Amino acid sequence: MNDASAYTPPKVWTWETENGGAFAKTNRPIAGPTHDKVLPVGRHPLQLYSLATPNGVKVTIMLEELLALGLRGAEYDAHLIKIGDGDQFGSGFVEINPNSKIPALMDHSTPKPTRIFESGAILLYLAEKFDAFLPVDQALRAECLSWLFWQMGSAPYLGGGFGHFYVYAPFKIEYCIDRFAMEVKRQLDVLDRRLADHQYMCGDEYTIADIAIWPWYGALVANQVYDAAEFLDARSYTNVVRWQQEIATRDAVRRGRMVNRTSGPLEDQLHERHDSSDFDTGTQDKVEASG
Ligand SMILES: N[C@@H](CCC(=O)N[C@@H](CS)C(=O)NCC(=O)O)C(=O)O
Repeated sequence: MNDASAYTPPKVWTWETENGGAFAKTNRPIAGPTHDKVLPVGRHPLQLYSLATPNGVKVTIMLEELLALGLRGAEYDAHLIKIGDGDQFGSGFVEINPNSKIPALMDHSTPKPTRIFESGAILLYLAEKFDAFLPVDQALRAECLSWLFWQMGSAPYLGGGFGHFYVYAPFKIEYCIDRFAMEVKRQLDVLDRRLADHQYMCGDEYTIADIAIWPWYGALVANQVYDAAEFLDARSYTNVVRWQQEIATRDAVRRGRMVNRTSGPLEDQLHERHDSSDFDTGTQDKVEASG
């Protein structure tokens, strides 16, 4: 590993497998599967392969919200994909998502099973399929989709930029942390101004825009990702904090956050979800207590 200030890029970049950083073991410059692995398929129409990162949580919140509306067609099995162990590079997973990232969904209720990858595409697919959490009015729908795609474009600056250099990089580089802290604070200000005179991202209606944005920016101001709330003075974005707290009280959100979670308090971890009763019987505290 070189001194950051003294690095001169070579003519042609080559892959150093041990370049340090939290994800050195799994990151690769090539796509495609590394091993054969058939994915499990449960009994419900929707099969989710995921982990409770902010991108994963978007989908489990959406599914739990749909079920809370009484839409039984949204019943799902959530299978755990351990990205730290490289499960996203198994052949079965790559067939669903050639980009090897969670979340990935299979809909077995269609004549030919439908695969959907990218969390924004999954939210939109589910919203259209069940006619929920997406405004019908054309102008509101445009507003909702604008914020949904704002999230998809913005979050990589938060996760891949700020989070990576603030938490995961093998050493702290002031230039990178400054650049991405500035951008993330700008994004928080975008949200704060919008939420100053709107209850939710698109107005009075809770939509897939909120479901996409909350797991990232809500978690940031609640200090649930990167332990950076103080560093970014997150409490000063009072409208984002108000919106974060309001959404956190929803039952479907509380349940969605638990699914495929493998860290934090054991009673909040539901590694796999195959039935709504799993929230009562299958959390890790109970699994471990039963031996
Ligand atoms: N744009 C994608 C991003 C998905 C993504 O980055 N997933 C991460 C976890 S949050 C992942 O699977 N990482 C594994 C890897 O990069 O190998 C989406 O929103 O679905």
